[in-house]
Amino acid sequence: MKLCRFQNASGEVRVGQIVDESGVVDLSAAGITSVTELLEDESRVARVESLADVQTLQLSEVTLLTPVEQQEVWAAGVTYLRSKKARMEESDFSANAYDQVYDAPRPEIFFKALPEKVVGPNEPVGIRSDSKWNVPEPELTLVVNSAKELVGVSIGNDMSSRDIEGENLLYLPQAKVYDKSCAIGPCIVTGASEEEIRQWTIGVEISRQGKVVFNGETSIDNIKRSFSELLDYLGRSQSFPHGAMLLTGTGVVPGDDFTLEAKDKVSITISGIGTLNNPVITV
Ligand code: DO4
Ligand code: MG
Repeated sequence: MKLCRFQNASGEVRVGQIVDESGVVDLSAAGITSVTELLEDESRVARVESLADVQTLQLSEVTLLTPVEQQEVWAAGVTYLRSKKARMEESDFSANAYDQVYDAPRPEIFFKALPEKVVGPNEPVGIRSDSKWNVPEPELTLVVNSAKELVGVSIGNDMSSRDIEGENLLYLPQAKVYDKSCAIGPCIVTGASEEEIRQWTIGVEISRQGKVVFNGETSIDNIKRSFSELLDYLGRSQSFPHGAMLLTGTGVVPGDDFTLEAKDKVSITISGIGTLNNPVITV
């Protein structure tokens, strides 16, 4: 089941189920007004399927919003070999730390965004005005409920300033957390097992003035750690009353001579979910 949030033609925010690629069922009209509430409900599929007299709108008539409501957004790092290698090349200063965390029992997990700072489909993502080397990081995003159970997956973009991160590992929060540095959407897919999700691919395409300037793809199965291992560490000694989202690290990194520019367009596709499109602006 694909759950989303959207704004209808009257500007009202609604919860929806994406059906048949181009339609969205308005679940708010049937009394479901929060994605979070649905993620808490074990019988969510039966509940949605039993709804009668629901209105289906065309996706083209609505504006999709990020599915993040009040969830904290966290991110794991150095979970793919490609990410470890790119980061070791980016910084002599931090190479040893990246090398060690890739194999260490404890994964790298960092705080990424407050919900209100997350952008949704077609909203601009940001590159910092004090950085010269910026990239999108396409990442599978795990969605957990308040019981810290995996209840869905989405697409995330962990925008990153590589020069700031590479200068000193202690600058990581500045490289990762700023206005419009995280995009999540276009929907949450529920009901897929880890085994199934690992068969999916994740890819990114970056266009500049209508031309593709970078594209790359990898398999979700290249994530070194299991989802339960990442979620176990995320949930240690902390609770999530509204649930949480965890970006699972990037496995697609453009070459060292590539940096994003304002007006670029970033499209991230995960085969079992869809595509998250965002233009780029300087913030
Ligand atoms: O340690 C730096 C961040 C790693 C990261 O964001 C990633 O691997 O995706
Ligand atoms: Mg990342």
